Amino acid sequence: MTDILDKPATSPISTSRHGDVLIVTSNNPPVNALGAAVRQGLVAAIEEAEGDEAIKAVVIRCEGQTFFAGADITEFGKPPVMPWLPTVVDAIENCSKPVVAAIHGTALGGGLEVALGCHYRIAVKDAKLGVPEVKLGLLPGAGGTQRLPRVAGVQKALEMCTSGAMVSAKDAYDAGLVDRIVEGELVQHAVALAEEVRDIRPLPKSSERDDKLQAARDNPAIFDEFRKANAKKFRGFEAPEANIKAVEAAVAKPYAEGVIDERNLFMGLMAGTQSKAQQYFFFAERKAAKIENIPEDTQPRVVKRVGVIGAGTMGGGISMNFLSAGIPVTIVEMAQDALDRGTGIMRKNYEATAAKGRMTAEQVEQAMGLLNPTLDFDKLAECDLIIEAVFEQMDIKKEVFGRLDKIAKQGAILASNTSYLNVDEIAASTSRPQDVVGLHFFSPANVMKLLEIVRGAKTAPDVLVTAMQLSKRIKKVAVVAGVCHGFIGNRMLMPRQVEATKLLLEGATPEQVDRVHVEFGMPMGPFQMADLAGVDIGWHRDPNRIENIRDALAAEGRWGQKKQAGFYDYDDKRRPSPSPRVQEIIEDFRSKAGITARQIDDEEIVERTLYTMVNEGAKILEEGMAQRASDIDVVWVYGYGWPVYRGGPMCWADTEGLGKIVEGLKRQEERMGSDFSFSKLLLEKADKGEKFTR
Ligand code: 3H9
Repeated sequence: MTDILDKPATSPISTSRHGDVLIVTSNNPPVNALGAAVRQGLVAAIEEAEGDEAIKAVVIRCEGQTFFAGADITEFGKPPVMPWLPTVVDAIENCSKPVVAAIHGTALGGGLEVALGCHYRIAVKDAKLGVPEVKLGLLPGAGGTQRLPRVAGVQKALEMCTSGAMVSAKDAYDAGLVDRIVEGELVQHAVALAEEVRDIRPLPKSSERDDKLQAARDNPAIFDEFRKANAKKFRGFEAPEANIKAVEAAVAKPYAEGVIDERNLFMGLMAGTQSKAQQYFFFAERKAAKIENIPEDTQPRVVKRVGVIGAGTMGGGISMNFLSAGIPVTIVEMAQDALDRGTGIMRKNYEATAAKGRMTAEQVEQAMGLLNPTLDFDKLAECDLIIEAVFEQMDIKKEVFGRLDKIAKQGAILASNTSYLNVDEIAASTSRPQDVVGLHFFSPANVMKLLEIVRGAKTAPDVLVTAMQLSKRIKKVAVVAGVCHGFIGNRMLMPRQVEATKLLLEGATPEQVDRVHVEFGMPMGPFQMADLAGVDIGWHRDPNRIENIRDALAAEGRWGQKKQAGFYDYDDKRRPSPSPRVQEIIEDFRSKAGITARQIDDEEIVERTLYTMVNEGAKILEEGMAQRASDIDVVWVYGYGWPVYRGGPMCWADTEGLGKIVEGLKRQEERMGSDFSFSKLLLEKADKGEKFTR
């Protein structure tokens, strides 16, 4: 045992003494992940404390931005290196001298489990605590599911384990998870606490408590109630149920048996595809922030004020992102009533957030106070970044950019919120194409996490870096895309839409196509999405020109949910039902096209709508329109609700096997006709047995 417990020459764990307190410090940047060397160092430090009579208590603390942020995720899937985290936590808890965890930053996952192994926990005011394992498709596997309910109560443990959300130090204190909240020098307070408790025996061990389990023991129905209340949120995910089962075991069984259940459930999750996809996605999201082919030392431009052109739904939503982040916004409209309407909606949205308790009335006023609504286009001259959110039409965009070119200050970034149009062509209408970039927000722009940063041929590196940095400030996840029709997200939507519509003609119903997508894990199918977004979006508005089913619906005023009629009929509460009228329209088109309806199975729908998306993703990749396959996955998870437990379309394709995807597409090739062509990259990779991701 000693060989593995010998501290490596450059151990991230060091010890020092303050009187009779041993201070154990971890220094493992960037987030003090509990990798092998940290685990070894911690066990060695506890042995040091045990072996030295002069030591009466121990403090465990971390250097840098945070307390332990959990197990080292990069070690998952590799051969295990001893000691395991559960062994480390047990060693801490079984130390015969009191151990105090000194928490700053975030104590997450295994980090919180280490803290729960300690006999006392002290935290600074702005510390946060959580068990985010569920977001990685896992559960807290170092005794966390057993100790947390014992310390914080069953309900709190269920909420924390299944949501993965962090709680504030104050919440943690209220739940009994933290013994003391302090201000100022954390380590001094921790040492003082250690001195205070050095002689108290028996040591308070989390695993030995069961006072907080009693309520659930008396009423085990709470577990099913919790399942029922959260069924919609957990749909499709395996990890929440495993977390619930583990907490259930904590209540129903002695600790020693509960941890065995926890271990088995943990191993089961670890072996499954969902946790692999969710861990892959954790890194995919972080990789997306890295911009390729720019000098490493590129510095961002300073953005102190943002300008937004257009106070419609999009412009208003975009503005709210900046206002919420404390960045002043000048919003420009052409007419006073449109300006008033737009700012009124922004205020209403903020007030609705406040009504849900997610903002204070003061914060609403603060945000709105940063807004400068105006009809004077020249006011944009004071802005460092100007985002245009006007009508999606090239000549209008060009005119706006031409005007901007004349008034924007030198070095200002000129951005278009276009969702399809050619950013290079827009940039060419200015004398400064290097300052032009696409910033494609997704609707509702104040809610959706995704931002596509569209990199034009001449976009300057510092413009890209600024956009990426700003995206973090406004809490978006940004992905860099190249200039092509629809960029990454909407471009992949197109083949899906084409095939979904053709499937209707061939015999499928909107309900069937949508059901297949929802069962797959998407929040909605293509026709439900059309009804939500508006069937009239992108419509040519000529009621006499009816070329497809969508035109026919639009011409009849079936514009979707907002008209209570679209691909579905809707009641007053916006509940959908199949529409006989839509069926008539479909049949009409079918007979005109001379098609006989046939039985279409679900597998065909998957192949023609989802496999075609993978194929389009591969084209995007081979054309260099996405920097990496994982960026495509980030777009689809954050922009369109692709289930994260499938990692995104490219990760999912890898899991399915690219050979299987190609086979499926070949089966459908004839039916898809000239709408479809194979991506060379997909064929090549399938042929070589390669993957897009990982
Ligand atoms: C667990 O604990 C299992 C146990 O229950 C059971 C075991 C038996 N490992 O996010 P950032 C990297 S599961 C390895 O940009 P921020 C990250 O990739 C774990 N690496 O910073 C990035 O690298 P790069 C449960 C990690 O300040 C860099 O650190 N814990 C880990 O915005 C900076 O990260 C979690 O799930 C890790 N655990 O946010 C917590 N964490 O620079 C996961 C981060 O090369 N972490 N990295 O791109 C987080 O939520 C955030 O990183 C945190 C900081 C809030 C801590």
